[in-house]
Amino acid sequence: MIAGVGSAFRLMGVINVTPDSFSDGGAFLDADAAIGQGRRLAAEGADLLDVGGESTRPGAAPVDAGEELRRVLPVIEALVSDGAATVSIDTSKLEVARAALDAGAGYVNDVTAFRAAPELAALVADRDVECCLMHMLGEPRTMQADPRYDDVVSEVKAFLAERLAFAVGEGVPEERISVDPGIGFGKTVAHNLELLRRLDELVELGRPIVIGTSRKSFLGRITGRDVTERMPATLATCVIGYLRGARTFRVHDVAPARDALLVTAATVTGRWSSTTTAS
Ligand code: HH2
Repeated sequence: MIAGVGSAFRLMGVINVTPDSFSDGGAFLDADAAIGQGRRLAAEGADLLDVGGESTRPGAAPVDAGEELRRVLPVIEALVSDGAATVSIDTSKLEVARAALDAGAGYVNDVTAFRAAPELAALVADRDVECCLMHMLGEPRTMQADPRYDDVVSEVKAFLAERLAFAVGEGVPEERISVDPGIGFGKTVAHNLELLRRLDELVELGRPIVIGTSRKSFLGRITGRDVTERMPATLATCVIGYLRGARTFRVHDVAPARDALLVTAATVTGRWSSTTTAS
């Protein structure tokens, strides 16, 4: 157990209301399908439902704010009214985040860490919601073209420290901020593995760590599995991430991640609560 890190974890279920996301593009573009997926993930144990209307995969087509809002708003409204989980908006656009928060979202997940729209920080501060600041090298279109670091962990850490200071300077209370190394965002397989292996160094930032490894291509590179077959590999990264101090897990498959992490946390802490009478 890492000093200063509580044992509890949160699961963030992914809902991509997009035609082109890397693992489920098109499956939930229809609002009813996305709402159904959100309800399923909440029933499986998601604490957060991360709704996104623009893919960040390398080479994805940019989407304007109007189209992004048209995709996500009906989904956010329905999931907020269910009240089963906190709704997160996965966006880098001020206008989209504002409308999502107006509709009752309680979390802003910005893969640019307030670089694309610095005004997002003041909005998050004003609305008193949580946010996640993620590291990305470059921008989605080109980020996988030969990414280089001298020391990936210390560079990601320095970046996150700077973005954390920016957000706090804009009035976001520190306790509402999580940080994320941005697995797969301008990183080679070796960079991703090193970040997971040395994740405990990011714990020193003093903020909860989010990781998003779910179904990502580095897992396919290691296992030879297609994107639809990467759930077991994803679980391995959740377990190692937990052991190294991550406490929020952004996943497409909530039920298996919940089970893996409940058993991991119970083993590490020696504490658990029985939820059924299963023998
Ligand atoms: N990964 C993706 C999108 N948003 N947010 C955080 N905080 N961390 C991540 O690792 C992260 C993220 C990419 O995954 P996905 O949403 O499934 O794909 P796409 O961007 O193609 O829609």
